[in-house]
Amino acid sequence: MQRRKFIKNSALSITGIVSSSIIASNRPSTFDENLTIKSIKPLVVCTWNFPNATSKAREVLNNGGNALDAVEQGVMIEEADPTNETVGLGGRPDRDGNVTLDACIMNKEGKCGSVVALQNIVHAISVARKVMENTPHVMLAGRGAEKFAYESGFKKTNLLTESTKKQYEEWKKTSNYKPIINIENHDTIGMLAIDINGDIAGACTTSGLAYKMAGRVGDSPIIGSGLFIDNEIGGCVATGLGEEVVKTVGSFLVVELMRQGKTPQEACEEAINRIVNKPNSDYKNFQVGYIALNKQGVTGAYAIHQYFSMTKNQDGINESIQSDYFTKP
Ligand code: SD4
Repeated sequence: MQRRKFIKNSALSITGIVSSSIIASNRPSTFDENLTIKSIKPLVVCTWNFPNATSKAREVLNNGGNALDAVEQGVMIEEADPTNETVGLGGRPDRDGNVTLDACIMNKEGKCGSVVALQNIVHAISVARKVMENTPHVMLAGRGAEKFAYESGFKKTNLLTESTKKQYEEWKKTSNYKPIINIENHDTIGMLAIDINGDIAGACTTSGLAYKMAGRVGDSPIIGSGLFIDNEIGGCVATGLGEEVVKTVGSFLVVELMRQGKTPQEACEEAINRIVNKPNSDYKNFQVGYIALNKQGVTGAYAIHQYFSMTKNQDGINESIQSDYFTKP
C-alpha cells in the first residue's frame, strides 16, 4: 500500500471519523478521498483566548472560504484590535520605540510567506500572504517588506497607540532590558484551520517581545518554528519565548512527531520536553506553548507553565480550553 494511503487508513481506523455513509457502503480498505474529507467538520483553533478571531475564521469557512482565507481573516481581527498589545496595531514597540511585526502563513500545498520586522502596516499577515502568492520568495524583512506592502496597496499606519506610547515612556525611565514573556494571557495569535475539503492552513502574527532589541526576530515568522503545516499530517503553531522555539524548530518537530504516530497532544508534550530537558534549561523563567491539529481534526495543546489556553471553534461554538502544562506541582 502506498505510504500516503497507509497513513490515512490507519488514522481513520484509530479515530473513527469515517462518516456513516462510508461505513454503510462497505467500502474496502482502499480509501475514497472525496467521501472521507467531506466527513471532517470545519474546525478552527488558535492560541490563547481569542474567540472573536476563531468566530471570524469560522464565518469565513461557513461562507465557503478555504482554510487559508479563514486563518488570514481570523488573525486579522487581533491585528486590528488596539487593545491587544502583542499583535498588529497597538503592539508594544522595541526598545527604540518602533513597533515591528513578525508574521507568517502557510497553505495546504506547503507554500508559505513571511514578513519580519515590518513597520507601519496593520495587517502583517496579509503582507505575508502576498509574499507567498505574488513573489518568488518566502520571506521579506524590514524596509523591503514595508516597500513591498505599499506597492501591494497597503496603507501606512502608525501602530503605536497612546497606551503603548505611555507604557514605553514609563519603561524608558529604567529601560532594563530583559525579555519578559507574559505567562498568563493575551499573547501572539497563531491559528490553524481545517476547511470543508479537509485541507489545513495556518497563520501566526505578533509584535514580538515588548522592548526587544531593535532588529530582534522571534519564532513567529519562521516557518517550522512559529508555524508548520503538512496537509498530509496536520499543523502546529507556537507562542512564548521565540528563541526557545527556534532552537528546537518547534512546530516542525510537532508535525513530524505526529507523522511518526503521536497524537497532537503527545507531540506537543514531546516538543515541550525537548526544551525543558536541555542541559541548564532556564525554563522556569519563560513560557512556551504549542497547539496542534491533525488531519482527522484531533487537537492538542501543551505549555511549560500554567495559564496557556487554546480557543477551539467546532460546530460554530467557541470553547476556551486550558492547556495542560509541564510545571505541575
Ligand atoms: C516571539 N513568540 O516573538 C513570540 C512572542 C509570543 O507569546 O508568542 N509571545 O518570541
